[in-house]
Amino acid sequence: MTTTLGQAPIADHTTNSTPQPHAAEPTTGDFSPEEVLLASRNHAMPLELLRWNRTPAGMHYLVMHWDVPMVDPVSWRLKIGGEVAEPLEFSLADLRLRERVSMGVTLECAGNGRTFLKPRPVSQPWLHGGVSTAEWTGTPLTPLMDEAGLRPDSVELVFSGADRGFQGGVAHAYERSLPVRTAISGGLLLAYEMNGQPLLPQHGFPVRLVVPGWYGMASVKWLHSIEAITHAFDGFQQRFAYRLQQDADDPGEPVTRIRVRSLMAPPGIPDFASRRPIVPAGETILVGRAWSGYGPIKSVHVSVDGRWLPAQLDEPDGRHAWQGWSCSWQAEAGDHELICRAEDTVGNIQPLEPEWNYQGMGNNAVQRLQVTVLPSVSDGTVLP
Ligand SMILES: Nc1nc2c(c(=O)[nH]1)N[C@H]1C(S)=C(S)[C@@H](COP(=O)(O)O)O[C@H]1N2
Ligand SMILES: [Mo]
Repeated sequence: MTTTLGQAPIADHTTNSTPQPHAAEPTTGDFSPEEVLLASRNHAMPLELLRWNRTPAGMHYLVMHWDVPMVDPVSWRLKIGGEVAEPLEFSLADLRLRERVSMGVTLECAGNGRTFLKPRPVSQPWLHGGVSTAEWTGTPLTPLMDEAGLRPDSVELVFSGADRGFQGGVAHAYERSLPVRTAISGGLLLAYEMNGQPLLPQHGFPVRLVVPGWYGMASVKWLHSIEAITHAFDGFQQRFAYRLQQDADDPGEPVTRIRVRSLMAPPGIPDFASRRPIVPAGETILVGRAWSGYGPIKSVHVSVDGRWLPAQLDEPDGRHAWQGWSCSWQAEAGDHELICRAEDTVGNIQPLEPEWNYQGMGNNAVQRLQVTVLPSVSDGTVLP
């Protein structure tokens, strides 16, 4: 039986069997129309935006499992309940009157880099652009939970979004949990502004969660409920999606923090169709950004045709935002392969080759960029 994106086979009503939810079988070859539709709805950040420390809202990468829900900001309420002494409810105005914090946070989709895996896990077909850094403004979660009075036996907080759909053949709302300790001491923000403007509908208007250091799936958009529970949450997005599995039946490990990665802004000027960078010979300053959800960046190295050079790191930009780097390259005419590779201060380093897993999660293998250097480039230059 053929399966479409993330959808289990439809139940066979003649035998009354219930389908088990699981992701679609990995594949090779052409992209399906479904993958192309996902890729056009959920767009990447163009890599030249790596030259900016903050990503403009319209260029920020985008992931929506389903449709953008229409949320009325006037009647919207955030409910805090479950295992708390006092359930609370906040309007948008209530949240805006509370302590206001702004911070640059790098969000990255756990599926970023998925397309480089072979066979290709069938889902949002990211190349490298599933990452961005916005300035998020909102109110910290911790004081709200203190007011609600978290019961000592609560182990997780469940964050619910207003969007619903089918995935793995199962209807559900987008919900993710975090261990209480991460939720309370992780610097989480209930964000109502992105780059100084109210959230755009597609980024979670009116309020979203921002979880610094974690892959994007934790940062629940269109947030309307936070519930403390005394067991491990087993909603679809927790139990089946976002797992590092070897096959469909492997329960796997949960995807959590962002693995160390660096990316390079394309040097020179691109070719329209192939997007291959064309660079004039001479000194080129290669620039990019590096980040890790496990700790600060220790170093970035750049390889030109296998020869590694240390990059210079910019000043860190807060605790949760990517860090700029640059590296001078004396470009000589010909075709070259450029690679960048980051290491964080707790000893994580980017693998040189992708590590395959069934859902294509957390592929932080180094970026390899094929570039052409011409003796000079001016208007009218024709590619050899
Ligand atoms: N409610 C809801 N929250 C969500 C999602 C979603 O589909 N629904 N997608 C998640 C995923 S997988 C990612 S990577 C980030 C993307 O956030 P962005 O679209 O603002 O870049 O949102 C997360 N929060
Ligand atoms: Mo994601």
